[in-house]
Amino acid sequence: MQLQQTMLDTFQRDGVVLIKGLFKDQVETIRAGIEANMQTPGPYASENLAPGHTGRFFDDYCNWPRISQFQQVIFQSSMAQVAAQLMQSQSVQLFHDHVLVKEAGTSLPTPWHQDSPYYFVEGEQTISFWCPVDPVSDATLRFVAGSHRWPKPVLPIRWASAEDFYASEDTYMPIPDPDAEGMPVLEWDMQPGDAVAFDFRTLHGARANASSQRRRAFSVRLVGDDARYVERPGRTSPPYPGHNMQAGQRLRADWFPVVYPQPQ
Ligand SMILES: O=C(O)CCC(=O)C(=O)O
Repeated sequence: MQLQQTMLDTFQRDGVVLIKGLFKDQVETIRAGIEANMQTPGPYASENLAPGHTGRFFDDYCNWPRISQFQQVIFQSSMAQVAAQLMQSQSVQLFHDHVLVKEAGTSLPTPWHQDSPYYFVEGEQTISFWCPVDPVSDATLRFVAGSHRWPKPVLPIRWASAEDFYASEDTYMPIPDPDAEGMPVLEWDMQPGDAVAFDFRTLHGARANASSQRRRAFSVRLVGDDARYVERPGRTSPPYPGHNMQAGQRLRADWFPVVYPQPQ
């Protein structure tokens, strides 16, 4: 799939771009993978239970090694080649998969956050694809255009409890309120198989799912040539215990496989 130059420019400028139908041929596969994941959650699965909230917000990640449907999407779709174009990178490495299901009537919003501070990898060339497999309007992802270029990262918090994610917070700026502060917020109604592609540093969040439909979403996180392992002030998310990498190294390819160019 060859993207138009305007889409590449949009991704570089805004830190996010909508790609209609990117996973249109994988919708049933993704639904089956999410079902398998929810039937047998992994060790990192979370119900994001917050006091006083209704519904269910399930998320889980790093399950591609045991869920064949996720492998099919990651290794056999055009996603990796699209990632290379958007990141302007010669190579693309898989970081991890992430399932995010907000059942109908779930009142918990996803707080504004950047993914990068939670991760142990940084660079100019990073990308996440977020793909709903249900039609989504109100509970779609929302992004602050250009926030991937902000000089200081935003304080990461735990989604359900809103506690600080790390003990030391000097490195981070407080979480803004983009709506109240008049920031340029981008969001799209999406159909099953559409995707938003965004930089790990782009500030994003989502509203509650007040609708009567589930909002099942599958996300894949990828890195490009310049991404390197970095130390954080605490346990990262995902943690990958025993990874044994040192600051400045590329992610180890035996745990984080190269998905583009396709290995021969
Ligand atoms: O699905 C959501 O509500 C949040 C997703 C998200 O923050 C992400 O994919 O990075």
